[in-house]
Amino acid sequence: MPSQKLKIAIQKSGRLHDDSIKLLQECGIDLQNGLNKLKTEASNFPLEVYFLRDDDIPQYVEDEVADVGIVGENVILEKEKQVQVVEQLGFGKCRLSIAIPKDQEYQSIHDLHGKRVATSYPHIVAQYLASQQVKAEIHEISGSVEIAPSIGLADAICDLVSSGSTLFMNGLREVETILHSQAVLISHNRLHAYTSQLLEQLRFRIQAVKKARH
Ligand code: PRT
Ligand code: ZN
Repeated sequence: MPSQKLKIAIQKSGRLHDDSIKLLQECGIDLQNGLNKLKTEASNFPLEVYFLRDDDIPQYVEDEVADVGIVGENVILEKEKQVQVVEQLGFGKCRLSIAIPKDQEYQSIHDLHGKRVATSYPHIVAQYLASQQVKAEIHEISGSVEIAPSIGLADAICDLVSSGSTLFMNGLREVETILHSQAVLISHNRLHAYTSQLLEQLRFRIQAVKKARH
């Protein structure tokens, strides 16, 4: 079926958007005409691009609405969808860390026993605490997690950190790193022969771009 295209979901706007577009462009894929639409097609590669919220991308890929997607590993681990990571992309690097008010004493993760932890990653945090035999109360909040301790909502937080300046500005200090994350290319595992071949071509180009960047 030569008219078939590989469908890729990337972030519509946010931290991964520009680097995702840049990667496709460095792969020689021309998207000039559709960057501000919700859906566009490359003019020189059988690729259809959907612009979505990052949180929705694993589900769209699992449901085969898109064949592949670009999203942070942190989102994949939190959502536990039936998708596979096909390539690490080397951008969007950050870590998921636990932080506490800077003046608070801290010896080990066991200090969080019986405490309240605010996070947008309840699943990952619950797994981590359970692995350390720590029983804490997890409060799921979807944004501005760093202000939770100062408004009395939580004793600690678990959020993404890159430079550390958000923690610093909110009087918090990082005490544990739960995981390191970067943007990854994901796919579902029921690709047809033709789209699978297109994915291999795209991967080949991505690997060449990654090598050239080193
Ligand atoms: O609208 P949409 O839902 O698509 O976007 P979003 O707001 O959910 O996500 P966005 O654009 O903020 O992040 C997309 C992805 O970028 C994340 O899932 C991570 O994989 C990756 N990433 C890399 C980060 C960061 N670095 C990061 N620093 N995502 C968020 N942050 C936030 C963090 O939550 C905290 O509030 O930046 C702040 C900390 O940054 P520093 O530099 O002050 O430490
Ligand atoms: Zn999001």
